Amino acid sequence: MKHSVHLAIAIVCLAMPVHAAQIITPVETSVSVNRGGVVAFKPVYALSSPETGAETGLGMRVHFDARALLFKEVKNAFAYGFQPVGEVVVDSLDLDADPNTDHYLTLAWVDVAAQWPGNDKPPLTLGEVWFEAQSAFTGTTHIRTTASDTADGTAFQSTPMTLAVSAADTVMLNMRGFLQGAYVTSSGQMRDNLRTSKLIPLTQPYAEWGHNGTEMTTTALLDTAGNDAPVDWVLVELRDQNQPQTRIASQAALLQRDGDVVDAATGSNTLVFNVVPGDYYLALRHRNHLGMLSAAPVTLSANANLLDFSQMTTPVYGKDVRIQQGLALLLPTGDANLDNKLIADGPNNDKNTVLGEVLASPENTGTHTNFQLPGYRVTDLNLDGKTLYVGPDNDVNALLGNILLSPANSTASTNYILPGSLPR
Ligand SMILES: [Ca+2]
Ligand SMILES: [Ca+2]
Ligand SMILES: [Ca+2]
Ligand SMILES: [Ca+2]
Repeated sequence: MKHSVHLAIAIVCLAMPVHAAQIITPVETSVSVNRGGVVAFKPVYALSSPETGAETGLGMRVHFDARALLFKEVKNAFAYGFQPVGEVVVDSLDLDADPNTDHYLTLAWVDVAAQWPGNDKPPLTLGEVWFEAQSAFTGTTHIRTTASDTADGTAFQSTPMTLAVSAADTVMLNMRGFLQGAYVTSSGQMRDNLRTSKLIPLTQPYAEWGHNGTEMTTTALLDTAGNDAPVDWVLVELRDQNQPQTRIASQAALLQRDGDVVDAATGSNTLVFNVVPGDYYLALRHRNHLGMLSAAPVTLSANANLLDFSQMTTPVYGKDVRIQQGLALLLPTGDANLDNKLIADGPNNDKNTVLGEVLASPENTGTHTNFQLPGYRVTDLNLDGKTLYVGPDNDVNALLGNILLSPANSTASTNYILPGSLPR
């Protein structure tokens, strides 16, 4: 606070008897938070009678334990007379008489005309002081307030906030992405033929990908039409920040036509993982598209952040093999044999896997190469509900295009092997 302000308070102080008290009480006096989660201290200001009616403001220290809490920001501060937020400083004099609260920051509201808080009458909320619970701390901690300056002629009273920081570790995230096989450039969305053909299974299909989750969706979600209609199941993975080939956690989820990855059971855009808050590589995978991994570990906490694989501003791990259509970047289709490579010619090629599926089907009694094989199959590379090797809307053209148009395939060879960027 400026010297002139101190002076103003001091001058008015002389004239005023001590009657009233400025009182700070948190909106919530007792809260629980998971470590790594965020929590707000919301001080409510009140004034005990008799009011002087000439309050010059309030200077308030917010004391906290830096081993338990990390100060993030002040939001929605009561604007009348609000001063710039002070730096977090060490509570070396232990001004709140709690040795555990080793730091504080100061919030101040000043009105030299002694009309604070203006036209707003107490009680009023002075703002939100946001903290993040340190991931290394569990237990009980307190946030306390003391006055650095009270208004003239008033005392200060406050109630602390008690926080129980628990180790129930959950992190949340939002993810978006588009699958080339279903993507329609003109609409900027994906087709939902698998859904309209009632082919999307109720239980997650990623056991073959080493994901043994028990995720199930509902007929109500699968009946959702429009922008949020499910396109297919996808697999979201959290991987070790030092070993990106190592999966820490995985969850099968639904991908909506507009690119949102949602909880398969609830349809919520927020995916919840029961892991310790911290840094993880994030992967988005699909049954027959090349999967993507974030370029770097992403900090996950109880606050959901968005990772959007469709954006150029979201770099991916390794050699970026996303396909650009319009403004969107897409996961490339074509991995019919699940080896994280796109191959159209030569050993282990994906084209032959599609052909083999068509020819081997008992339904294809005449063993025709142009037979349309309906069903939810990995070989349905364009996700239209049928596997088709030749003819319009066949499943191998996009695969071939991805190989021929790959920037690394400078000679446009059909036998070029396009490796996925997801580390295995
Ligand atoms: Ca203290
Ligand atoms: Ca959506
Ligand atoms: Ca392949
Ligand atoms: Ca197809």
